[in-house]
Amino acid sequence: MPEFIEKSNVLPTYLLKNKAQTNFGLYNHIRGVNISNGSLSNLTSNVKAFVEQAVSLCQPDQVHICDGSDMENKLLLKQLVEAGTIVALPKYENCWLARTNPGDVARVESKTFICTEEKHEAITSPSEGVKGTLGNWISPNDMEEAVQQRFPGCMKGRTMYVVPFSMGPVGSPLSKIGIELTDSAYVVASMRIMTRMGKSVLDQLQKCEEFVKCLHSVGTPASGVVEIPSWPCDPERTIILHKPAENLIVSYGSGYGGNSLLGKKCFALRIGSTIAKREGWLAEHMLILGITNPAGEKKYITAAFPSACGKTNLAMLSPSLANYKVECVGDDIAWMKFDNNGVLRAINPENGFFGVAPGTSMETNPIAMNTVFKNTLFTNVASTSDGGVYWEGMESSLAPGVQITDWLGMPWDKNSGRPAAHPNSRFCTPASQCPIIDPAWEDPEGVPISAILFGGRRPAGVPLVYEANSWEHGVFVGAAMRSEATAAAEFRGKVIMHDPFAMRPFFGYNFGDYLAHWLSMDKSGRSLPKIFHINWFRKASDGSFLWPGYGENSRVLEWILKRVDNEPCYVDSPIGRMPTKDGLNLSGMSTQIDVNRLFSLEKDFWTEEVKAISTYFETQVGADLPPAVNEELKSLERRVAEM
Ligand code: OXD
Ligand code: MN
Repeated sequence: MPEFIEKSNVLPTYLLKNKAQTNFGLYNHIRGVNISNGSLSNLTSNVKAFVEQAVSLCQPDQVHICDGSDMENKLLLKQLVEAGTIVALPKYENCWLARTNPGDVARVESKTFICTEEKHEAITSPSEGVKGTLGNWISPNDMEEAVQQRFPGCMKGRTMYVVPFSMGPVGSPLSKIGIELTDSAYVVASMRIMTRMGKSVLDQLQKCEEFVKCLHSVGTPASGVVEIPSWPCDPERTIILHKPAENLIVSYGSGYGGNSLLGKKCFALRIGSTIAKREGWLAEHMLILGITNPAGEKKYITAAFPSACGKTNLAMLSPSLANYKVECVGDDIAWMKFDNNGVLRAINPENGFFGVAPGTSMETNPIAMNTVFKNTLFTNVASTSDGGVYWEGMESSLAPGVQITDWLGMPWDKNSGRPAAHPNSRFCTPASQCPIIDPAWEDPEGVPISAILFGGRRPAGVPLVYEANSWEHGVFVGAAMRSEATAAAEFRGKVIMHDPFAMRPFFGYNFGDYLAHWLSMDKSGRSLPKIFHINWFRKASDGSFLWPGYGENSRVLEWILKRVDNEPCYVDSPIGRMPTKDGLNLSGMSTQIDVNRLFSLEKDFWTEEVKAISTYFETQVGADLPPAVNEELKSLERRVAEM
């Protein structure tokens, strides 16, 4: 008997159900299904068992074990073109455009669940009558039922791809491995960009058996009718499930990246945060950048802003300050662990950028523009008659006479009154192509972190930058983060939402325990990074921005670096430490800055802010709020009352 049918005790129960079925015992078949690419003998017994049980459940026509090669990629792209899922963009080198079903364009937070035995392990308990906003819980039985309602036979007529991937450089002590089983070739092509994918990962698995199990199907609508064959999906029944106890992710019904590229939000953040909690490190929704000052001293900074608040732009900053250099390690996720010398070291677990396209331009992010026009898979941007792409912000690079087709495939012009590209349209592009990729971006030890930034879109009341008074205060600042809603998920409008640590959609376990975990990082012998809050988006009463942002943000980073070096360039304020009058270098700016407004603290605003945070903690976090965080809130309240 081949060894792969013995070792299934690692599998979730619903996958075990079908175990009794016949095994054909042929190495080019798995449960009687032909393996069209790759060989079973390259899989460890645990991986074989996972694949075998998923084959029984999903009943694909064939199984393709991905090797990550160029040839494989070309073949998949060809198939995707034939199926009408993508079109070539002949204006660029090896670039492609996918237009999705208009019902499948963003992450679906309301359909994303964490599965634990006890609800309390996964989410906080909101007060009576209040809807919880810190994640959704599902019981193991309900998860099993959800799977049984959707997955049996869902891959009939399709290929199941086995995608071995590493989050982080293959073999780094900070990296983790996953196996994604999917029926979407678009997902395979995207995973090849966003992760280290293929044979090298299977080889690594021979050394370390552990992997996160990821099962994904784009699904088929309950009606059985796929109206837009180029992009099958099942928006009505979409569900994204995470079971930390089994390192298991199950995603059904959506091909959109945040729901289908399971290494990203599902693994690197949700399951990642639970592994990090167990193992004593941090999995965070943060960019990582390196910055070198004119004296040649380099420091690394991480920053957490909610989705679509400019993380990619900051990670690729072109500093306006002379002789500063920014280099990019990552634009979305940081895995951070204190090393034996007490230094916090971070890796970017990803291998590519899945960035929001609209708003990216030669003016706002020339580095991204110089990254994305080769080897890139675009989704839901508009296309041009000369074989290129277009999105809001690209107006100045449009050649005269060029016609635009919008993300829905309809002719478009600027008088249409609707956006050409979907606001959450994306580029999926290799990080290695970034002209300012940091030389240490794949260092298996990670880069040393000196400062952590929190921030968001706050049109009113919140100054450009302030520093937390201590680690505890910094944890409070992260917990109290709020920002205007964006298009990255299903929300609409300009409401200010609480988004603690920019992790609200990505916590893998109870937010109160997450805060306690952050507080527990403060151990003797460790050099804790300083924590800051930044807001590029404060507006004047006429609605104009008070700060030009982009390259000028280097001035804020300069102040942060000075504070990391303990320069006394700050004054205490009720909310934290702010730059002294001449602490922030404003010399040579082309726009006149109203510094007083930019840094003004209004008692009425902060009284309301404290109330909003307090209500949020009370109604959403309740008894799970660590006392140290509550204490920080109370001291802020006292300081604001004395303003
Ligand atoms: C993302 C997000 O796609 O945060 O990075 O939604
Ligand atoms: Mn993100």
